[in-house]
Amino acid sequence: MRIKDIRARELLDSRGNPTLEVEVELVNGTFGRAIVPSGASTGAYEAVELRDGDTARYFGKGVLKAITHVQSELRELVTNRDSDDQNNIDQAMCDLDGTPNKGRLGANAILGVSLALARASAATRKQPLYRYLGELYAPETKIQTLPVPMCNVLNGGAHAADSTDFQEFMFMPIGAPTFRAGIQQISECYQHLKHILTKRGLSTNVGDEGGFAPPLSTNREAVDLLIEAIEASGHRPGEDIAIALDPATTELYTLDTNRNQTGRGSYNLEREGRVVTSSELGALWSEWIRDYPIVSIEDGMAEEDWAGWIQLTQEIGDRVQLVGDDLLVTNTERLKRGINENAANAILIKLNQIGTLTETFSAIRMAQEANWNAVISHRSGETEDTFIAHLAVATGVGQIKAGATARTDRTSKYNELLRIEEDLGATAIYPGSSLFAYDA
Ligand code: 2PG
Ligand code: MG
Repeated sequence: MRIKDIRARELLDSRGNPTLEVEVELVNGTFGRAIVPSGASTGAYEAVELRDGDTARYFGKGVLKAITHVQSELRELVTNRDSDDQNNIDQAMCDLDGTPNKGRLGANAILGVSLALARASAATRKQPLYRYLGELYAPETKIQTLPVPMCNVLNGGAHAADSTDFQEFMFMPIGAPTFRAGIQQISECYQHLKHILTKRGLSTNVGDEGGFAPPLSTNREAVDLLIEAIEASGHRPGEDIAIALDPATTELYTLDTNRNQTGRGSYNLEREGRVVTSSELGALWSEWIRDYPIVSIEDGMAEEDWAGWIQLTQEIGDRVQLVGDDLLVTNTERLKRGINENAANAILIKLNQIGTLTETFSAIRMAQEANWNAVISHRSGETEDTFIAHLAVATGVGQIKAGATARTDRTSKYNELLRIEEDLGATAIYPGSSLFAYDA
């Protein structure tokens, strides 16, 4: 269907910062809408999120420039084209931007158009978004796989003041028979965790992703608390519910000022009062996966520390999922290097790290072809937009990371997946622990 018009507006994300919403209107009156999320622990190689920089408004975080780009250059480019032409329109927007990182028009402007376009196309075909996306991604493949959620129940690092050094401590319901059952289990564990914290006199205030953010003195204590909550809820750690981590170690890494004997930089575990090398950090992960039912570690090394990543993958990559987020930034160039150098075994997928739906599909496809796992992810600054729930089912990657089972910016994704599971009915598959069937 021909595109009649596009427009954008500035509204707020879950941290109360401005972000942009784009609407694509088709000539038959149908329209699609999407809101762009925003990260806090962003990778240096992510596509550029264009902010106004004018400190008189929103401390410089306004997105009026990006909105102007949507309503001028992008509008001119896209109007009158066919809404089904997602690939070519995405490519044309990248070409119009003309930079390698979407720095001129802004990845937020481009992504808003890209996602609203897909929504408009799905709407005019009267298809649920996940079905339309599934046909775009892999027309021959049956859409049936729900993702196992990675639910971030304890927030630290850049997502919570005065909590752990490591950013995310997550539950994964790998033993549940269905997505719905998994969400119930995690929700129960979350409430038990809250109760345990209260009993110990620890704060139950939450961080950016809805997880608790208690002031713990060691990082290990966080994992102990998660295990305790799983047990208190009557579930079996490791069999019913496993643990996934995103320590987001790029945030802890210093290359220049703290140079150690390896010449590679080091990691500052401030809460524990120690600075460690990549090898020592690798040893810490080896110990943790020995002591706890941890199935996945994201950004266990920093984005600049390729040597650390390669060593870690050699050491434990046959037993645990090692997910590149800041390292790979949903970028096929970086992913290609990651695959060639065996620097990880899975990729985190964030639409706004790369800036178009088509490029996001390419990264997922490349990962799947290399037999890597992929995890569809939210950002710490989210909104009510549920696009990623649909993307997870459409691509069948089997995993989604969308925060705690609390706060509407997070539960909106899980709730949408509950609806999708219902829609798929008996054909729905929940992969559970089969995601982590390593050959070793
Ligand atoms: C991450 C994300 C999402 P942010 O590091 O994986 O949890 O955080 O959006 O702040 O980059
Ligand atoms: Mg991360």
